[in-house]
Amino acid sequence: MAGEGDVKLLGTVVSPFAIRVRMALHLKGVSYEYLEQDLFDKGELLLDSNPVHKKVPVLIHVGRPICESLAIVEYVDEVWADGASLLPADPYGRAVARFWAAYIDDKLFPAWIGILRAATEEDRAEKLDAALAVVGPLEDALAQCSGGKDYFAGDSVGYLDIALGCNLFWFEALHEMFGVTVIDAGRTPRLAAWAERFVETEAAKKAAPLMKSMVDYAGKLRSMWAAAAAAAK
Ligand SMILES: N[C@@H](CCC(=O)N[C@@H](CS)C(=O)NCC(=O)O)C(=O)O
Repeated sequence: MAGEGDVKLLGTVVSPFAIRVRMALHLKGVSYEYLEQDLFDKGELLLDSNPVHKKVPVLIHVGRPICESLAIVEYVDEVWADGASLLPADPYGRAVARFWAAYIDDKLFPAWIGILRAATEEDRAEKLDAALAVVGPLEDALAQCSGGKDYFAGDSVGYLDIALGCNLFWFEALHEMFGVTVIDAGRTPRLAAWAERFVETEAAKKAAPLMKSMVDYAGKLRSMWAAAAAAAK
């Protein structure tokens, strides 16, 4: 197989970006060593492997680090080319998939982090409205990309499914912690049905973090943000 060689993944179990890469590796059937990182006390391997952003995930393939989850997913797709492709086969389909993946990371991720970060109920309600506005266009994107099939990639899970699907566990955590619903079946029924299907796939189940881990991690982040806000006053 073209992609043979030592594969390591630096991640944290709750990171949606690391989860995305784990899903890609699973879908491609790649064996790898998973190295959990403490983001509150970053180790040398992470700092040396991603000196620019100092973030997870980092994939280390035969000693060479690759950073940024979407770049890693594309790398995995190209290097382990024997299995079904994660990205669409045609250039237009690939361009559209990359457009929506960038939308998810640039718009949706900060939108749901805003819900997590909100310090008051009023602020949280505003942030939820903003997140729902960001989710809206993804309903049409799903229709366009899937051609009416079950997944963005058609009959099976692909690049955009994992680009968006890695966030779903945190939507469940936001629901658990604050009672908010980010993908609302009333507003975006197609997307809600897709989300229900996606979390039942093997790729999703294998990478799913425990609810307790997400809630604990969220608590640490919220304390850190509160302390930073208090210090800034
Ligand atoms: N655009 C990056 C985002 C990665 C990212 O934000 N990772 C977070 C964990 S979810 C991180 O490592 N944060 C540590 C920090 O900001 O210091 C990607 O797609 O890989």
